[in-house]
Amino acid sequence: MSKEVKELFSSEINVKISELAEEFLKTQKTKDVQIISHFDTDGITSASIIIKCLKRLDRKFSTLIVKNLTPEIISKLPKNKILFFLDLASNSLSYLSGLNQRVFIIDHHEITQDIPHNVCIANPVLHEKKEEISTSGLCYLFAKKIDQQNKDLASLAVIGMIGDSIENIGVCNNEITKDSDAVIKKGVRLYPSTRPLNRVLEFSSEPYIPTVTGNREGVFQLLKEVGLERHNGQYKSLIELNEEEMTRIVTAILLKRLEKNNENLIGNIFLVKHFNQLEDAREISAKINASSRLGEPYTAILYCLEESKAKKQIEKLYAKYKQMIIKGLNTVENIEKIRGSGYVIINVKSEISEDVISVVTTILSKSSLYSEGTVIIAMSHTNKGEVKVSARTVNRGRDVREIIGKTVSEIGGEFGGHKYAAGAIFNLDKESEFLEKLKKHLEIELVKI
Ligand SMILES: [Mn+2]
Repeated sequence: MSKEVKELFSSEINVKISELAEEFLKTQKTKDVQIISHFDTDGITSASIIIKCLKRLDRKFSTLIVKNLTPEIISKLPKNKILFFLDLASNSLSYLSGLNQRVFIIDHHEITQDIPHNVCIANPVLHEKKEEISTSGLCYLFAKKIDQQNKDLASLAVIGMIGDSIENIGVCNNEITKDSDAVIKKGVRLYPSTRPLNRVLEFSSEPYIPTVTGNREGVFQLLKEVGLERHNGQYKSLIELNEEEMTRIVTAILLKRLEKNNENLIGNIFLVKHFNQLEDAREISAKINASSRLGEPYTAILYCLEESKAKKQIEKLYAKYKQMIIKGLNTVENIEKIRGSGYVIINVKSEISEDVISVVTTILSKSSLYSEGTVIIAMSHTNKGEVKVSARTVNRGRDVREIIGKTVSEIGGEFGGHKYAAGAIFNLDKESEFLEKLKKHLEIELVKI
């Protein structure tokens, strides 16, 4: 992209954000605002930015964090408030057209429907030249338009950007990272880069390092190979490594992940100020994510807003979550699996909680345990007598949404997702029928290829 085009884009979305800010300021000050945001890191940081901005404007508001925006949720929203959707709603526009109230949307997801008259939306996909930008980044630009004082929220935008794996520093993202005073260092994308390496390696799930992740002995072995030793009883952190040490550790990890896709192994480490300390943005993002997934998205927001009580609580949740993931990976390793050509079915039943099964499956698909193109299907029992299914493929391959969709349509249940990551839920009494039909589809699908 040429410099001129970049500037054109950045001005297009910036103009839209300014318009949205102006429109918002025109609304009655006495009207309450209902924020509705997504439960991932980008959504949580977006909500936090808007909350702080509204507080400074002395506006009344309430916040709702959701996993998916459904027509039911929309129909239950208060009718007398201004609605402010963040990191979602671009795909629910048709449900918003009937509402008799002002609607604002800041989002970056695809738009497939017409924009209703009552909706004011800022979304980069509407503009011709796109820089990938997180919703939190857009919210930050909005808050900054409203009041320059909000420049102190830039770190939250960087955290949201990392949470959505956006690391290309184009014009907008450059403005945001500059405002945040983030420290950027090139290296291996293990986090937290600020803590002793032995702990970081032990808990490393993305990237998953065979014989090292979840294995203390393996960790010490690797550090020994790399030639790193304890000083004053402690190993160095990633950001303390010199260039040569960084190269050695990258090489050692690569050797453990030989057959794997390692294109994301090296990248930028982002350090941002949070609670007055330089912290790894990836770790902050992981904490927010853990908190949300464990059912406490509002703790995550308070943590973003630097409430000290929330800090303690999120540390607890994060520790619990990490343990759950590591335990989940170990369980999967030892459990009996159904193996076919090009697929593996892992039925963990009640051994891994439904909250972590999809994360564990994602990690497995990125680990070096299964060969390229393998379909991984994990099943777990919920406490409501249902079976939750998570399907992934290793570095792309077959359309798992189609396979899962076909199977579930035959036995009854719900399914969703996309080509390389799909999920489903159905009644426990259909489990054996599901397995039978699933195997058939996996075999048939393979024949077709
Ligand atoms: Mn997002």
